[in-house]
Amino acid sequence: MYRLIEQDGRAKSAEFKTVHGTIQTPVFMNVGTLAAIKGAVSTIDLNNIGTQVQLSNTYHLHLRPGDQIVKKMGGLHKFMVWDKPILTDSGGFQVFSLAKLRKIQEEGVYFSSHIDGRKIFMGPEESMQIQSNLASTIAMAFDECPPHPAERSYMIDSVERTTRWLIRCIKEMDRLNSLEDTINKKQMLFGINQGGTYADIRIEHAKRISELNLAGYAIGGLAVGESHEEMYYILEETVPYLPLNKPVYLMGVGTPANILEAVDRGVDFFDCVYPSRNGRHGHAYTGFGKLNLMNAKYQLDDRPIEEGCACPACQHYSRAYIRHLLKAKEMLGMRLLVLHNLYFYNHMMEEIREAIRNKRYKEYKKQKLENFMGGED
Ligand code: PRF
Ligand code: ZN
Repeated sequence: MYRLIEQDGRAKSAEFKTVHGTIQTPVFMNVGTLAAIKGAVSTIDLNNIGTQVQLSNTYHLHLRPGDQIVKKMGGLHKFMVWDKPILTDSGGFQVFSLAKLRKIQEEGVYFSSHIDGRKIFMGPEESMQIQSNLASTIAMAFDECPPHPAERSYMIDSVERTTRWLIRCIKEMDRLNSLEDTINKKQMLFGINQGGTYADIRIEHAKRISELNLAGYAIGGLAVGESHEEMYYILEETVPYLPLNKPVYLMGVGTPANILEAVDRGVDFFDCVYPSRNGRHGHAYTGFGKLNLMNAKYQLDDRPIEEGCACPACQHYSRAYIRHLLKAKEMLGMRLLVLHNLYFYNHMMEEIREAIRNKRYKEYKKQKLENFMGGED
C-alpha cells in the first residue's frame, strides 16, 4: 500500500495506494469540513488545481445532513461527486473544539450539538460507524486532543484512554468492513499519537500504537497553542518511533513554513484551513510571502496575484479586479483567492516531492524559507 520512493535525510516521498487511487506524498489535503470547500469551490475546481485528497469531518456530517442520509445517497464520494481519496477526521477533535457541555468518560464523549444544542454521545464505535456510513477512503481513530498546556498526570491518563479507544476502533472497523451492506469494505484506519509536548509520553505512545499494524499514523495534539519550535522538537523526537513503511500525518498543520519543516522531520500528510480561511479574508499566499489584497496599494495593480502562477485566478484576473471584488463583497473575490491559495499549497507539495525525489530537499527548503520573508505579514 505504502511504497517509499526516496528518502532525503528524514524527508520521505512515497506512493500510497488506496481503493480510490494512488496518493503521491508528501501531500496537502484540501479541507471540506461539510463536504464542501468553503469559498464556493467545487470538486470540478479541485480537479483543476491539483487536489489529490479531500478531508471531511465525522462530527459535522453526522449533525448535518446526517451520515444515514449520506449512506442512502451512496456514500460521500457519490454524494459530493469526487472519485479520488477522502479522509474523514473522527470527530474527536471537533467535539473538543466546538461542542458545548462535553463530558469525557471511558465509553466516549457526551456533548451538545453546536447547531441546536441536541444531546449526543460519541465513542469509538459510533465514530467508526459514522465514518463507515460516509464510506471515506481513510477513517481516523477516535482520540482525545488534550488542551495545551495540560498537567503531566492528565496527559498520561488521556493518552492511555486514547490507546484503549484505538483498540476499540480497530475492532469495530474490522466488524463494519465485513458487513454485507458496507459501501467501502476496504476502509483504512489511521491511529493517532498524542502526548502534548511531553516527548517521553509521545515516544511511549508511538511505540505502543506502532505495534497495532494500522494503515497509517497521525500526530495529533500539536498546533494547539505551543510554539513552532516545540512542535518541531516533538516531531524530531516522535516520528522516528513510527513505522517508516507507513504514512505519517500531522493533523491541522499549517503554514507553508510549518509544512517545509515538518516534511524535513518525516511527515507525509497535512491538512489545514489556512489557505481557504485566509483566502476568504483577502490574504493570498505567494512564493515571496503573504499579500493582503484589501490593501489600497493594489487599486491600480494590473498584475496577477503571483507572476507565473498557473491557477485559474492568476491565468485571467488582476490584483486590482480581485481587490475590487473583495471590497464589494462579491463572492467571486473570495472564490478566486481560495482557488489561488489551494493551488499554491498543492503546487508547493509537488515541488517538495520533486526536491526529495532528486535528493535536494535541504537546499529547496532553505531557498523557499528565504523567499517567504518578503511578504507583508
Ligand atoms: N485529533 C484529531 N483531529 C485533529 C487533531 C487531533 O489531535 C488536531 C490537532 N492539531 C487537528 N485535527 N482527531
Ligand atoms: Zn494564482
